[in-house]
Amino acid sequence: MTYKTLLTHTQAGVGLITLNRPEALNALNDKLTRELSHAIDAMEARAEVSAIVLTGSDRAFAAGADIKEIRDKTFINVYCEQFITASWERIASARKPTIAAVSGHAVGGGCELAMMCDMIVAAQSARFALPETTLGVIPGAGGTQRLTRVVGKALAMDMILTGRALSAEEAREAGLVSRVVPDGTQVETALDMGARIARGSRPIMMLAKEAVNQAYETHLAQGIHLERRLLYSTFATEDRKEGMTAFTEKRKPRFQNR
Ligand code: CO8
Repeated sequence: MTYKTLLTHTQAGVGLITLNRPEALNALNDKLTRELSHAIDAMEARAEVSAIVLTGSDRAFAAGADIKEIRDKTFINVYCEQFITASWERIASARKPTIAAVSGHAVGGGCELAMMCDMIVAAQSARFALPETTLGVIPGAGGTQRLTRVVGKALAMDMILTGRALSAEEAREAGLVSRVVPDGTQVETALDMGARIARGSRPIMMLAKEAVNQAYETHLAQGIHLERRLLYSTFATEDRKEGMTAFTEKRKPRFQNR
């Protein structure tokens, strides 16, 4: 499918989705968020895709909700339309691993979109901020919850109440970002990470992702119980047998995704 606000591409088992509204620094309007949901559905359905990379431009990953589009909305509009809930969060429920490759501004909903991904790779120029309170609203796409769980209350309060932006390096130190790379190499790095994931067994990667994400949803004992069940289930796969057999035979595994 051809999109108006996105570019999509697949290589080496990795689906690449590029936000493409340069005139508005990739601000998230209704069209873009609906197209993004559709693109993720499509990547999830494609058997040759094992990981998904989401990126923007060098200048901006995304500058948040499209303020011009939502400026005149009323409570009744946002409540009845289920603003955000209706179309923004598809990437957070992707079962395949997701990587945000961020350069420039990741602001407001743009920062929240990056945080919906499993990992963030940041170019040195990346800036992460949740400045919604400066507009008279609060973060509403998971920012108050996801940021706080990752960086802790003090830094989350500082960012949300003062609008302070984190540099890429500060974001890495705070645990928001897994890698900081030179400007212009963030997509290549994320695609390499995705290709590495794609060389593994897709179901095993999905099980591992599910287990890690449960760390944010459950108590420790419940999380470890789930982890153990998921580990046991790997023993029902041919890929688990192949991985261990390949190790003992001193060769590379040939995973079949089953
Ligand atoms: N929405 C709409 N248009 C935008 C947005 C945006 N979020 N961000 C940038 N643009 C547009 C600008 O208006 C400008 O358009 P034009 O050329 O037609 O004037 C163009 O993109 C380029 O932007 P700038 O000239 O401002 O570029 P700069 O490099 O000078 O500045 C910034 C970049 C700092 C990112 C700046 O554009 C900015 O501050 N943008 C707004 C960032 C922001 O506050 N985002 C948070 C939005 S709120 C949110 O995401 C969650 C809301 C959830 C609750 C909603 C309840 C209803």
